[in-house]
Amino acid sequence: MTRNKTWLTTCATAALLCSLNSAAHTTISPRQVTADSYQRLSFNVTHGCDASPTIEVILQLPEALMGAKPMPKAGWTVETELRDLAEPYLSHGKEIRRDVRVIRWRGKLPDAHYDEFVIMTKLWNKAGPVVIPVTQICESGRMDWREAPDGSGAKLHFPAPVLDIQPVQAPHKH
Ligand SMILES: [Cu+2]
Repeated sequence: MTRNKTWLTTCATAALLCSLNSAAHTTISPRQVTADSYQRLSFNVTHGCDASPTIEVILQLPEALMGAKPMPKAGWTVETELRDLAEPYLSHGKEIRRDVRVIRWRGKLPDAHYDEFVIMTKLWNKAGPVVIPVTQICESGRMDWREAPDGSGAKLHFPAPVLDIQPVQAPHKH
Protein backbone atom coordinates (compact mmCIF):
# COMPACT_ATOMS: atom_id res chain seq x y z
CA MET A 1 0.00 0.00 0.00
CA THR A 2 2.76 2.39 1.05
CA ARG A 3 4.68 1.42 -2.05
CA ASN A 4 1.67 2.14 -4.28
CA LYS A 5 1.26 5.55 -2.72
CA THR A 6 4.94 6.34 -3.31
CA TRP A 7 4.54 5.30 -6.93
CA LEU A 8 1.59 7.61 -7.45
CA THR A 9 3.35 10.54 -5.80
CA THR A 10 6.48 9.95 -7.84
CA CYS A 11 4.46 9.62 -11.02
CA ALA A 12 2.61 12.87 -10.36
CA THR A 13 5.90 14.61 -9.63
CA ALA A 14 7.47 13.31 -12.84
CA ALA A 15 4.45 14.51 -14.82
CA LEU A 16 4.60 17.93 -13.21
CA LEU A 17 8.35 18.32 -13.78
CA CYS A 18 7.96 17.26 -17.34
CA SER A 19 5.18 19.72 -18.02
CA LEU A 20 7.66 22.39 -16.94
CA ASN A 21 10.49 20.95 -18.99
CA SER A 22 9.74 18.30 -21.59
CA ALA A 23 13.31 17.01 -21.31
CA ALA A 24 13.05 16.43 -17.56
CA HIS A 25 13.15 12.65 -17.41
CA THR A 26 15.89 10.11 -17.72
CA THR A 27 16.86 10.57 -21.34
CA ILE A 28 19.48 9.50 -23.88
CA SER A 29 21.78 11.58 -26.04
CA PRO A 30 22.33 11.52 -28.88
CA ARG A 31 18.90 10.13 -29.78
CA GLN A 32 19.76 9.49 -33.42
CA VAL A 33 22.70 7.32 -34.44
CA THR A 34 23.90 5.42 -37.50
CA ALA A 35 23.74 1.62 -37.79
CA ASP A 36 26.96 -0.39 -37.64
CA SER A 37 28.93 2.39 -35.91
CA TYR A 38 30.61 2.91 -32.57
CA GLN A 39 28.78 5.39 -30.42
CA ARG A 40 29.17 7.20 -27.11
CA LEU A 41 25.73 7.23 -25.45
CA SER A 42 24.88 9.33 -22.44
CA PHE A 43 21.96 8.57 -20.10
CA ASN A 44 20.93 11.79 -18.41
CA VAL A 45 19.35 11.76 -14.97
CA THR A 46 17.49 15.02 -14.41
CA HIS A 47 15.77 14.47 -11.06
CA GLY A 48 15.42 12.07 -8.16
CA CYS A 49 12.31 10.22 -6.97
CA ASP A 50 10.02 12.88 -5.52
CA ALA A 51 13.06 14.78 -4.11
CA SER A 52 14.78 11.60 -2.86
CA PRO A 53 18.41 11.23 -4.06
CA THR A 54 19.28 8.67 -6.72
CA ILE A 55 21.56 5.89 -5.46
CA GLU A 56 21.49 3.45 -8.37
CA VAL A 57 21.15 3.68 -12.16
CA ILE A 58 20.59 0.43 -14.07
CA LEU A 59 20.59 0.07 -17.86
CA GLN A 60 18.95 -2.94 -19.56
CA LEU A 61 20.74 -3.22 -22.87
CA PRO A 62 19.03 -4.82 -25.88
CA GLU A 63 21.03 -6.89 -28.37
CA ALA A 64 21.21 -3.89 -30.70
CA LEU A 65 24.03 -2.69 -28.43
CA MET A 66 27.14 -4.83 -28.88
CA GLY A 67 30.17 -4.98 -26.59
CA ALA A 68 28.98 -2.05 -24.46
CA LYS A 69 31.46 -0.59 -21.97
CA PRO A 70 30.46 1.74 -19.15
CA MET A 71 32.59 4.79 -18.46
CA PRO A 72 33.66 4.75 -14.80
CA LYS A 73 32.42 7.66 -12.69
CA ALA A 74 34.20 9.20 -9.73
CA GLY A 75 32.27 8.39 -6.55
CA TRP A 76 30.30 5.59 -8.21
CA THR A 77 30.91 1.86 -8.51
CA VAL A 78 29.98 0.20 -11.79
CA GLU A 79 29.30 -3.43 -12.58
CA THR A 80 28.19 -5.29 -15.69
CA GLU A 81 26.23 -8.51 -16.18
CA LEU A 82 26.74 -10.72 -19.22
CA ARG A 83 24.07 -12.90 -20.79
CA ASP A 84 24.07 -15.48 -23.58
CA LEU A 85 23.17 -14.02 -26.95
CA ALA A 86 20.32 -15.32 -29.12
CA GLU A 87 22.50 -14.58 -32.15
CA PRO A 88 26.29 -14.70 -31.69
CA TYR A 89 28.27 -12.17 -33.72
CA LEU A 90 31.83 -11.66 -34.91
CA SER A 91 34.03 -8.96 -33.43
CA HIS A 92 37.67 -8.58 -34.45
CA GLY A 93 37.52 -12.10 -35.91
CA LYS A 94 36.21 -13.67 -32.70
CA GLU A 95 32.75 -15.14 -32.20
CA ILE A 96 30.98 -13.37 -29.34
CA ARG A 97 28.43 -15.62 -27.57
CA ARG A 98 27.89 -13.62 -24.39
CA ASP A 99 27.54 -9.88 -24.11
CA VAL A 100 26.91 -7.10 -21.60
CA ARG A 101 23.16 -6.84 -20.98
CA VAL A 102 23.01 -4.97 -17.67
CA ILE A 103 25.10 -2.03 -16.42
CA ARG A 104 24.66 -0.83 -12.86
CA TRP A 105 26.16 2.26 -11.26
CA ARG A 106 25.90 2.80 -7.49
CA GLY A 107 26.61 6.11 -5.82
CA LYS A 108 24.64 9.16 -4.84
CA LEU A 109 23.06 11.98 -6.84
CA PRO A 110 21.01 14.60 -4.95
CA ASP A 111 17.67 15.54 -6.52
CA ALA A 112 18.91 19.12 -6.98
CA HIS A 113 21.80 17.92 -9.18
CA TYR A 114 22.08 16.55 -12.69
CA ASP A 115 24.40 13.80 -13.92
CA GLU A 116 25.25 11.70 -16.96
CA PHE A 117 25.99 7.99 -17.17
CA VAL A 118 28.03 7.15 -20.24
CA ILE A 119 28.68 4.02 -22.27
CA MET A 120 30.63 3.27 -25.44
CA THR A 121 29.02 0.68 -27.69
CA LYS A 122 28.88 -0.75 -31.18
CA LEU A 123 25.44 -0.65 -32.82
CA TRP A 124 24.11 -3.50 -34.86
CA ASN A 125 23.57 -3.12 -38.57
CA LYS A 126 19.77 -2.76 -38.53
CA ALA A 127 17.79 0.46 -38.71
CA GLY A 128 14.83 1.24 -36.46
CA PRO A 129 13.95 2.38 -32.96
CA VAL A 130 15.52 0.57 -30.00
CA VAL A 131 14.10 0.89 -26.49
CA ILE A 132 16.65 0.95 -23.65
CA PRO A 133 14.91 0.56 -20.27
CA VAL A 134 16.54 2.41 -17.37
CA THR A 135 15.78 1.88 -13.69
CA GLN A 136 16.53 4.66 -11.25
CA ILE A 137 16.63 3.59 -7.60
CA CYS A 138 16.46 6.29 -4.95
CA GLU A 139 16.93 6.30 -1.19
CA SER A 140 13.14 6.34 -1.12
CA GLY A 141 11.32 4.88 -4.10
CA ARG A 142 12.30 3.99 -7.64
CA MET A 143 11.39 4.89 -11.20
CA ASP A 144 11.33 2.42 -14.09
CA TRP A 145 11.81 4.31 -17.32
CA ARG A 146 10.56 1.50 -19.52
CA GLU A 147 7.36 2.63 -21.22
CA ALA A 148 7.66 2.40 -24.99
CA PRO A 149 5.59 4.62 -27.32
CA ASP A 150 2.63 2.61 -28.70
CA GLY A 151 2.07 4.88 -31.68
CA SER A 152 -1.11 6.44 -30.23
CA GLY A 153 0.73 9.57 -29.11
CA ALA A 154 -0.54 9.00 -25.55
CA LYS A 155 1.55 10.77 -22.91
CA LEU A 156 3.83 8.36 -21.07
CA HIS A 157 4.63 8.85 -17.39
CA PHE A 158 7.88 6.88 -17.48
CA PRO A 159 9.08 6.82 -21.10
CA ALA A 160 12.10 4.64 -21.77
CA PRO A 161 14.98 6.23 -23.66
CA VAL A 162 14.60 5.33 -27.36
CA LEU A 163 17.55 5.20 -29.72
CA ASP A 164 16.68 5.91 -33.34
CA ILE A 165 19.10 3.85 -35.45
CA GLN A 166 19.36 5.25 -38.97
CA PRO A 167 20.47 3.13 -41.94
CA VAL A 168 24.04 3.44 -43.15
CA GLN A 169 24.05 6.00 -45.98
CA ALA A 170 24.92 4.56 -49.37
CA PRO A 171 27.92 6.37 -50.87
CA HIS A 172 26.98 9.09 -53.38
CA LYS A 173 27.14 8.16 -57.04
CA HIS A 174 27.70 10.98 -59.53
CU1 LIG B 1 10.88 13.67 -15.52
